[in-house]
Amino acid sequence: MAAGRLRDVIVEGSPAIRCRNCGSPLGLVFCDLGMQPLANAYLAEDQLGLPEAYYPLRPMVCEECCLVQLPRLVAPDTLFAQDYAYFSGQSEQWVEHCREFASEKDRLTGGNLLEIASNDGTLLREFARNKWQILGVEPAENVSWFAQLHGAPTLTAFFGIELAGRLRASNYAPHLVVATNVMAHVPDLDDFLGGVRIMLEPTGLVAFEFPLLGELIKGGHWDTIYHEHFSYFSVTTAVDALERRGMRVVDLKPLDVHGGSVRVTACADRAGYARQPIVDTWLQAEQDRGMTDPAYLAEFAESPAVEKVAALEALTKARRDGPIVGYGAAAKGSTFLNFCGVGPEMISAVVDSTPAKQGHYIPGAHIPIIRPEEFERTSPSSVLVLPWNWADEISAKVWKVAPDAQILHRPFA
Ligand code: JHZ
Repeated sequence: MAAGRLRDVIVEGSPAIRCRNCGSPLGLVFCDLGMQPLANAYLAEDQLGLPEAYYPLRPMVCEECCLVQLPRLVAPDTLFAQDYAYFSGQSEQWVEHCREFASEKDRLTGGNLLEIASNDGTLLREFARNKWQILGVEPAENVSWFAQLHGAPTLTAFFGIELAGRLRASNYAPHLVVATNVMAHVPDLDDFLGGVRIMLEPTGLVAFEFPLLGELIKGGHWDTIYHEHFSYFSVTTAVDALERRGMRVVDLKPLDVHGGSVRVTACADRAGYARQPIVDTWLQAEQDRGMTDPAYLAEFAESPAVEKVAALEALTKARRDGPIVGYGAAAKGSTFLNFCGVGPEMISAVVDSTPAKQGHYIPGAHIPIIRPEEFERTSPSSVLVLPWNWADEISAKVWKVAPDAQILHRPFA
């Protein structure tokens, strides 16, 4: 798995780092989570005694366009192209979300669907069930192979202008392009959105899903900040990024996944789709709330430290009562554990259903990841659910095995 190497460090535009959306210099800090390892760089046992690469985790706010972002310190190849450990189909609630998306009224017509960063093919298979001709693009070789073996045709590649040009040259024209939880992972918005724009000509639609910055701030979701998430969008900054690159947002839908997300639908700027009133209502609401004010965004800076104190208090108290086991070795769990400085002395193991994570260790925190079958023998008195976004689904599993265990998850403050 990608453990990160010093030669991967690329500081963009140093000394003045510039906004990847509008090019303005960046100087305002959103929050500072210190030095952290790569959240998805799970360690094998023989890597535990070796040096581990740590990178600053300090997102900035653009004072011009308000995009919250991390500078590109790690090459996307290191983050995504090797053994990627995240398989989206591991959560039943996510599978259900994909099923609902593919079954919406507008989707029942069928057509060509292109999914960018299609991961293990979970969403593609749901669309295929509704008679869509599916094609995925996924850079992580291991995940792409999994998708192909499970009925989702997938190109193993990063998506951008070059690939879009090749697809177009082969006369491939999708009716719908989908990119769920992808925008955050893109260091070069010009290349990525430029490629999407090429695919939309003349009447295609694109649906981007992403967790909302407003929900991150409201819910204190600082643990969703890690190096693979280069940008943290509001509807305002997403609309701005798309409009700057020849697209027009025509619709949006709030979604109850990953702590509060949105699906934004856009088309090429000259296509004749009418803009639904909800888009402007939402933009106005974000403005009223302060989301277009950099000073308001920077007020978030205190939130992680406040919660760290409360989390350590709660965990210390629980640890006095008996063993604590974690559930769900999510990337956000790596940020949480490393920022709080929690290791195996506090959490003896973390249960996870993903085969690619089992037998490995949480980066930095060095807590072993075990299979669900091993959960019972840990006899936990408390269970810390790291992916709080799937707390209901995981709690139901915990109660079956350890009905008396106390369940803990953030927010702790
Ligand atoms: P989960 C991911 O973040 C990765 P992560 C990515 N970077 C992204 O952008 C966001 O999602 C949106 C396990 N689990 O989904 C599976 C169980 O073991 O919160 C996962 O390892 N049993 C692309 O990694 C982890 O928990 C279960 O019953 O923070 C969940 O990770 C369930 C429900 C999950 O995403």
